[in-house]
Amino acid sequence: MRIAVVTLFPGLMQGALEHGVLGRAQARGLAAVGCVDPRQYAGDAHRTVDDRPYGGGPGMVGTPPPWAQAIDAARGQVGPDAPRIHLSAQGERFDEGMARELAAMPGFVLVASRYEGLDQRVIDDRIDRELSIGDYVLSGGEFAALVVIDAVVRLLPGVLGDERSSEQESYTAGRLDWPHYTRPVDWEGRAVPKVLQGGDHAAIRRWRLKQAVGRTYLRRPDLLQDAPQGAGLGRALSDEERALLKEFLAEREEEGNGQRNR
Ligand code: 4F9
Repeated sequence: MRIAVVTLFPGLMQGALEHGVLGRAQARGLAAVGCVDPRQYAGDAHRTVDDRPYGGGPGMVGTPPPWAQAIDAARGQVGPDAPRIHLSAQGERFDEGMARELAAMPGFVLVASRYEGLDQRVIDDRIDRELSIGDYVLSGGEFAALVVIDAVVRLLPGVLGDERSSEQESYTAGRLDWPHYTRPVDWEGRAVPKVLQGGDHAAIRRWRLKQAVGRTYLRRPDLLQDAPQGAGLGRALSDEERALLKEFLAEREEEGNGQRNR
């Protein structure tokens, strides 16, 4: 997969992309991430890439010529039909469903703008899609682009080992993760749950699914609704999950309102 990022801070992107799963994926040739800096296309001596907004007000707006040329050059790196995606708080919400959609493509362009954003004419003419990673304002799109890259690249075949089997992936999709434990078995008076210490794999699977559904119910009840138009991975409770949730809530009641597991 080829990804080209239009950014005024290629060093910031490159630094983050060197590490961990993303670094390994690139070293193994499974993903290639390149950057295009609009400043390379600024025509004047000052390398200007922004200007004051028409109509007045604070902040600066990305100047059309260098940004449009940088976006065209980025597309040149990944393919003539590659979608051009602008990271923006005004975009549609990025989620795991969209990560899967992007992971199925040969490549795409990410545009990380600064200031108050891009001139609307560049968005209208050179952007295919606007994505938001959440309802907050960032000082630029770079970290949002890194979030998208990380979520997408880890889905590419061969990038993760069998850290999570596809079987496990399907029965816990759209659910929060269950709690994890490692040694020591007792730490500061807190013990690892008994069921995880034994070798009853069916009981362990059941316990994990129960915790996942319980946590999802308490923390993210929105994920237990059937998702509209296939966005995200939310889905209604299955019969098995409904039964496990009843148990989870009964056990939590017994323990005194779940102080321990929130
Ligand atoms: C981008 C916020 C994506 C949320 C870009 C300022 C942004 C953002 N998701 N905020 N520039």
